[in-house]
Amino acid sequence: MKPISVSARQFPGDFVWGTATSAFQIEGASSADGKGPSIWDSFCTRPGAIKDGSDGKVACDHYHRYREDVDLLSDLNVDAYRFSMAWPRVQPCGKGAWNEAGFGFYDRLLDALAEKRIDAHMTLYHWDLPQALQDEGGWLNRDTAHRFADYAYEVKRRFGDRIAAIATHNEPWCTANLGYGNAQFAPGVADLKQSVQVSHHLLVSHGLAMQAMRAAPGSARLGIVLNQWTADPATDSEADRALAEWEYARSVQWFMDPIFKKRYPELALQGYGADAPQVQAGDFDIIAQPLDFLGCNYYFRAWCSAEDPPRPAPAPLGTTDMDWEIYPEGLPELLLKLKAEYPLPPLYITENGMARADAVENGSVRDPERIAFVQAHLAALHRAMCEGVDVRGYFLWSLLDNFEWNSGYAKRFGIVHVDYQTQRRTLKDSARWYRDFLAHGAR
Ligand code: IFM
Repeated sequence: MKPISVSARQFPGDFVWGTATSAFQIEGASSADGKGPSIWDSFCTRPGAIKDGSDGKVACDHYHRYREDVDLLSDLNVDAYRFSMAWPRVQPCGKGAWNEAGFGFYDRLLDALAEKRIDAHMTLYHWDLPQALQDEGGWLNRDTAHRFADYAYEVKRRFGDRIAAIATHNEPWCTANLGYGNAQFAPGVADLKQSVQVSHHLLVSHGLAMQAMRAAPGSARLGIVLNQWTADPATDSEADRALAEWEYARSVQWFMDPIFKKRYPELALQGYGADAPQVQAGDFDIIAQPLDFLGCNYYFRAWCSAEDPPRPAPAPLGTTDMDWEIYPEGLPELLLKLKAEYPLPPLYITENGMARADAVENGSVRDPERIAFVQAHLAALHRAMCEGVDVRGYFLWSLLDNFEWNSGYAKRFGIVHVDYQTQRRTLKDSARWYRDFLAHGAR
């Protein structure tokens, strides 16, 4: 991919630039200071669940090295840091007693960020449900949505004035489809009916948490983060076009329609048939809470081929180490489509980045493909903004190489390399590029 010239100065002066991580992927300290086990702690013990047999017990040891990591953020010139809170760290059983030592960690992290004038953008749920709640049915049990709202209230009450933005969920599509649809993620269930019901409970929990947080003190802006993509038919055949429509309905509209239109998309409901979720009276009123922002995570488009074997995506710009097609054009296509379909609040690109098989050589990590990837996506994002999409910020995934879920540590998304033996952090060329890009934005 050729480098594209893009400058931070092309973006509005108050545009928020950041990097993102999540608790389970970097914190480690999986049972320190009273933290309870999460469903990912359990899932990692299941033989074969994680490709390299690893777990999150140490990860990037961010729990103990957060100061060093905040220094890195500061050196990168970012305005903001997106991270998640581990629910079982602050409430080991997901209900009942709070763990003050767990809250203490986030208190210290927020202090360190404030010292460096870096805004905190926090996610309440990035997939690490307390195992104790899973033992009572997890997200299949509607009561979990109420427990989540209690947790949300408490976090906003404590930290609502020190956090710029709080997102309820990160990528509920993954929790439902990978956690309950095909067993790739915790809790490792493969059952379509359960997965669809879970997606509904996640949406209800989002709405209840929004209501609870609105009632709590604190000025944090409130929203949700969804992973989204356009769905392109591989050919003009009726089968491919139908597949693309289905994919868009079941993935993007499935979460957007309830939030913005108080309904599920008809096409997806028909497709699910008897597997459609049980919806209680008033659920859409709960779900459709006004949002201060919507976070959009963009990595690739969905390429829809009904042929067997499927016709591969053309990928003229190549693929990443995850085998994901590099398709920056999909970002403006998606954003313009969303703008046409929904009354959107301000948007943030809350994740975008690529995995690459990076290695330290002579003290450096050369990752020109990642630099080109980010440049191409920023140029594409800028085009969408010029066409009227209200985007307020961009968060590169990820600050650090980290635990990439069922791929373990084999996939490196960081702009900072982590040597998992020594925990040494090394800025990759992409980190240096991002740092200079932001410095030249002269904010
Ligand atoms: O690492 C994940 C992250 O946790 C959620 N969004 C996608 C990333 C890359 O797979």
